[in-house]
Amino acid sequence: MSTVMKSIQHLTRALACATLGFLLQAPAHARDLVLGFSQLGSESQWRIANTKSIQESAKAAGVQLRFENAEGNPAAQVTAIRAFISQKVDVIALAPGVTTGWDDVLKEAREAGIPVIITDRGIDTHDDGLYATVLGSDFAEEGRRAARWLVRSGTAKAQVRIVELQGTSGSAPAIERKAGFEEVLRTDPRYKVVRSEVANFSKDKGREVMAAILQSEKQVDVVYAHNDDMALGAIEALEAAGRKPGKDVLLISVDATRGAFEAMVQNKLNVTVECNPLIGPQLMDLVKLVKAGKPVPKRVQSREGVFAMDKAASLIGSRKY
Ligand code: GYE
Repeated sequence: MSTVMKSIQHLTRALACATLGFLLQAPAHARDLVLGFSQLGSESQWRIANTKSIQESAKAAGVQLRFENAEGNPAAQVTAIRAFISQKVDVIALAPGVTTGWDDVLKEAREAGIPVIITDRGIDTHDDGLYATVLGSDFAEEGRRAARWLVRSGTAKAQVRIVELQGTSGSAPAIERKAGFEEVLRTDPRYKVVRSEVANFSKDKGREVMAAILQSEKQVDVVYAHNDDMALGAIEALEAAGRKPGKDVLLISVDATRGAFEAMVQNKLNVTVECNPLIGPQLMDLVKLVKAGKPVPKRVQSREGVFAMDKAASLIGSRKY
């Protein structure tokens, strides 16, 4: 065979292989499940861990992830969902910044036949047919756990003056952690929330709001922060004001992040109620079930504990976020 013929044969074979490879790959690729995920922001250590969990578990599950971060702007979440609908993704997952304002866009998703999973925070709607399931924590129970720890820790004081640092206004964890905490405190009149202010789940805001409160509030016995980041900011404000967080002011928070464990090891934070951000693997399982049209429970919950200062040093090594 001439060299020209040989090279033509090689070329043909190479082309055939490439085409075959493409053909084999193409349907596999087309079968990849596409998930559009609308994340609400990057406000806290919890959120950073949550984002990482979703990205890593999508990869591990072979799910093609389109990830949009709204950086605290609910309107940008609506825009992201509309974009996912026009891209015809298979499933949409939404971590909603606030509880209201979702009905219209979720109806659009339903009309387009795209199932929606609500993750992390719940929404307020009369039509629970707008989503397949809600995956996340029980925030009211977290608030109750925080208050139960306080009441059980005992006090000799006739009145315990509490400052509450709330998460973002209108968000499910801020609303429900406040309600759960108050529910338990109503059982003991010695405990009184003297100030309750919004600090947006952020450390800087926690520091700033706490410093302002300390200007006028001379007696503060307890700080209850709706997340660890705000508690860590409050610790700095208390220290700057010459107070001893963890000793003359008790600090209670929610999430159980590494930063909280570090503060507990230093005896500055008294207790943190766990809220698990590592829900990526559970989300990917649900995404696959929903896409396959299989039934899923309307509410899927993560399992969580409460960690106090005295156990922090022995547990810190095993914490995953
Ligand atoms: O507790 C807080 C974050 O929605 C459960 O949001 C989440 C909360 C979390 O900013 O740290």
